[in-house]
Parts: sequence; C-alpha cells; structure tokens
Amino acid sequence: MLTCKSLLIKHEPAWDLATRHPFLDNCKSGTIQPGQFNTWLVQDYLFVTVFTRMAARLLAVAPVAHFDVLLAGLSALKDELNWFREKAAERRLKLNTPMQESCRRYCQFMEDVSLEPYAVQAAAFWAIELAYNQAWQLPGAMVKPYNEFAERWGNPGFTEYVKLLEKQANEALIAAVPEIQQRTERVFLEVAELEREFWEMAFAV
Ligand code: HMH
Repeated sequence: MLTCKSLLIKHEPAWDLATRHPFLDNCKSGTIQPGQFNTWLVQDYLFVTVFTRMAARLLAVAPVAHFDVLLAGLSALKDELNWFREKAAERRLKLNTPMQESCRRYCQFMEDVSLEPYAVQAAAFWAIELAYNQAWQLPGAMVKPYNEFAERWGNPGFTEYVKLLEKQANEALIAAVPEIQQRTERVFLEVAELEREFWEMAFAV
C-alpha cells in the first residue's frame, strides 16, 4: 500500500536532494550572499501566491472532514504572504518581479496538479510543505537573520500541521486504485526535483 512514509523511504535520494542544499548550509553559517538570499525571497513569495491558489483548489475537492486542517493552512498562508511582504520591504526588494524559469516551472506544475484526483493533490500539497519543514531544519540552528526563516517552516506548530497533512493524504491514498497511486508517486518525484531546482535557481545568482 502506498503511504507518504513509503514514498519518503523509496525515494530517499531524490528527497535528500530536495531538502539539503548549500544554499541552506550557507544560511546556517551566514555566508549566503545577499543577492542569492534576496532572489530566493522574492521568487518564493511569487511561488507562495500560486501555492495559495493550489491550496484553495485542494480545499474545493477535499472531503468535509479534511476542511479544518486545510482552512488552518489557508489562514497560515495569509500570514505568510504578509510576512513575505514585510521581509521584502525591510530589504527594499520589489515583489512585482518576473518569475525565473525554475519558479515558473514549479508554478505550472501546481496548476497542472489541480487536474489530478484529490489523493494526488493531497499528497503533492503535503510533500511541498514537508520539503520546507525539513529543509529549513536539517542544517541545524541558523545565524541571524536567517534563523527567522528557519523558524517559520521549522517550528513545532508547522511540523504538527505537516503531520496532519500526511494523515489526510494517507486517508485519501488508502482508497486510491493502483493507477492513482502510480500518479502520486510520479507527482512526489516531480516535487522533489522542482524543490532541488528552486534552491539551484537562487544559488546560481
Ligand atoms: C519552493 N517549496 C517552496 N517554497 C515554499 N514556500 C514551500 C515549498 C512551502 O512550504
């Protein structure tokens, strides 16, 4: 039977590449270049605007029993978008900037995934949130000002939220026929690769 856990075990190498990157190690040590960090920040804001629409489409096809977790997620995204605007203003960054290719590809993926059945969408949504939950924690405590960013996705409340997303995705996957399970596996691997490319994009600046 396919579960979120089995995806992580089977595809550990791909998931490691999604969640460990020199970009994050350099945030931990404080040696990240401001240009690299600012590029990530602006592009991730643009990413989150599209991710919010994905969350809304997920809610639209979710069973009512899953509403609580998803509505809390949407509320957290409201705060996150406002927080991104604050962080960008502090750094005098312009948010109405074109998307870079890797960001654009990820956003296209999030639009395409909305055509998939609920189970696939739920697993994709979980994987995207888990990627940041793990990536920002794995290097260990980060120096200022990056500790605030690590805290946003690494805090215990966010970790708990990601566990609830996993539970809901598993509930949907249990009922899924083999073809849907295969599609979920493909989508999970796409998330892993898109995450890796997103770090590369910022790091290449
Ligand atoms: C690229 N993946 C990327 N950005 C984010 N903000 C998240 C995941 C959220 O969890």
